[in-house]
Amino acid sequence: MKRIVVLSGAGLSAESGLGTFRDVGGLWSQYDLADVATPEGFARDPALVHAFYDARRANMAGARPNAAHAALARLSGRDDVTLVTQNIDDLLERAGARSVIHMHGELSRALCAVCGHRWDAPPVMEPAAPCPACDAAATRPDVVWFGEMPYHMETIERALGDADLFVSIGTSGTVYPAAGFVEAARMAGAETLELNLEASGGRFDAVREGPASVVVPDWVA
Ligand code: BJW
Repeated sequence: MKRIVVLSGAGLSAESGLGTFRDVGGLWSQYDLADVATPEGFARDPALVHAFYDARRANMAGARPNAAHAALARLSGRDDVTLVTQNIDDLLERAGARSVIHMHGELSRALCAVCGHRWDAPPVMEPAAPCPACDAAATRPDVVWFGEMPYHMETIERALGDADLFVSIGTSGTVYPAAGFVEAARMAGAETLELNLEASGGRFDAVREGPASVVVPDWVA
C-alpha cells in the first residue's frame, strides 16, 4: 500500500475567493503580520486581531468549496492518506472531507488563552467574553500564530516518516515547520510532488503547475 501525505496551503482555497498571504495583493500586503498573527500583537491590540479574524470568518461563511477541495474529499478517510492543511478555513470539511489535520488551527473555533478550553466560535468574537469553562475573559481565535507550536506535530511527523508519496498543494513553502515536510518525507524515502499555480522553488521530484481546481482533480483522478 502506497502511503500518501498531502499538505495544502492558501492556494487550495484561492479560487473559492479566500485570499492567500504572500501573493501580490495577499493578506500580508494589507496587514502587518506582527500585528495580527503573533501573540505579542494580540496582547497589544486584541480588538484589531479579532476584527481581522472576524472578517476572515465572514468571508469563509460566504465562500464555497472548489473542485480541488472536492477532489481531496474523495481521497480523505482512506487508511493510506493523511490530509494535513495549513488553512484555517472549513472548505475541505464542507466538501465532505474527513479527518483533516488543521496544523494552524481553525477559524470556526475559539480558544481560552488561560485554561486552553476550546469551543465553537461565534461569528464575531468578544475578547471580554467569558470562557465557558473557567470564566476568564481571554478569548482568542484557535489559530497558530508565529512563535507558537503548530498542532498535531507528532501525528504529522509519524505520517511523514511512513510516507511513500508527499504532495504539496498551493503553499509557498515559506513557513516552518510545514516548509520542512518535503525534506522530512524525502529523508523517509518518499517521492515528492508539488501542485501549485507556480512552482515554489525546486525542492520537489516533480511539479505540476496550474490552478488547484484543475491540477488537483487531475492528480486525484
Ligand atoms: C495557488 C493558487 C491557485 C495561489 N492554485 N496554487 C527562521 C528560520 C526558520 C523558521 C523561523 C525563522 N524565524 C521564525 C521561524 C519560525 C516561524 C517561521 O516559519 N517563519 C518564517 C516566515 C521564516 N514559524 C513559526 O513560528 C511556527 N511555529 C514554530 O515554528 O514553532 C516552533 C516549532 C519547533 C519545532 C517543531 C515545530 C514547531 C508557527 C507558524 C504559524 C503560521 N501562522 C499563519 C497565520 C495563522 C493562521 C491564519 O491566520 O490563517 O499561518 S502565517 C500564514 O502562513 C498562515 C498560513 O497557514 C501560512 C502558510 O502560508 P501558505 O499557505 O503557504 O500561503 P502563501 O500565501 O504563502 O502561498 C500561497 C501559495 O498558493 C503560493 O505558492 C501560490 O503560488 C499558490 N497559489 N493561487 C494553486 N489558484
